[in-house]
Amino acid sequence: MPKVYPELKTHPCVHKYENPIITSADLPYPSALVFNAGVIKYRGEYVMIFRNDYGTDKYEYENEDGEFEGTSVGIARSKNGIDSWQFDPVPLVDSNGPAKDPEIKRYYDPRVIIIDGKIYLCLAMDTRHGVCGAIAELSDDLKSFKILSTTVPDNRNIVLFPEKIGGEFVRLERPMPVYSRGKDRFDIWLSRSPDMVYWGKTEFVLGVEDVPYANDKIGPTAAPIKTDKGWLTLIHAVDRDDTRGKNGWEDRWPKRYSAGLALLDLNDPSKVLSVYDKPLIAPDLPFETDEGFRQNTVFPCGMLLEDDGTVKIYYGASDTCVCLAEAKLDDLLSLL
Ligand code: BMA
Repeated sequence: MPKVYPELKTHPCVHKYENPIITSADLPYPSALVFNAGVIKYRGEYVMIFRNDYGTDKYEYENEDGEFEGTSVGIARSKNGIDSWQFDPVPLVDSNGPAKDPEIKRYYDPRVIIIDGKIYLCLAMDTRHGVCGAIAELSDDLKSFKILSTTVPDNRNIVLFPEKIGGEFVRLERPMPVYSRGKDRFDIWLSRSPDMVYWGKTEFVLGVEDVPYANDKIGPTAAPIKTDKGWLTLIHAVDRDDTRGKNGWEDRWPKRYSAGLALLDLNDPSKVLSVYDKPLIAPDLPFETDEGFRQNTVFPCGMLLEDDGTVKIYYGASDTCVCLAEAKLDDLLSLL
């Protein structure tokens, strides 16, 4: 794979695990690509909720220009959040499953969070009439879910704050306003809700022009972490160069996805206190740059603070596998 310019590097305070922590070979049901995963600590375990694309395998895709048959959302559990993941035998959500809704093409990119003892799942939802975001409540046994609210198109990348702020639930989101901007120039917004169902008081938060290493779009990634200085917020950021050619299984893949940091005000998270001007995590390991479905893509959906001050960041790499990176909270805050 030729080098992608400008070169972006992961910040040295971040330790990336050398190998993916989950690949499609690990799953007990059909899987071609397993990536973009949210994680919570629940009942003494780490519970990961991940995206799984299945159906056509890599070689058929290359030869026949095929499409994946579907996308499901699955669950894995681990004692240490790093290895020995045990998979639930069937996916939690399968858009092609028995309860198939003809309007919904698929759910994907799960983010998960516990607020006041309830588990909420934020999903991207492709419908026949546009791309939406959905918020669902998960049952205590993690076996079923109920959709509480969906957005109008086009919006996705919904991420909930882990507690109510000013008495209301708060979410970050990423609408896709193609008419007004004329091209991909997508930003981060915020909405509030009294009950997880009705969302409003929508405000603009952070623009793609505020992130120096993005020229295409930005979006929320994982539930922010509360700190003394403000909400530590991870974002994804895309830079695009249309001269970038064939990449992985794609004929053209001009976008590079990296991840960065922002700090939002504790009492009013629509106020941005600081943005780190370089990426925190860039695609720079061989399986992030030279292998997989969509190379040069790191896409975090999960972030957890451990008692010893370590922050675990779970991210999809090349839209192909689930990876883990760690950093110290103090080091991250010192960048902001
Ligand atoms: C975004 C989403 C993610 C994906 C990323 C890179 O638009 O579709 O699921 O990881 O693109 O392909």
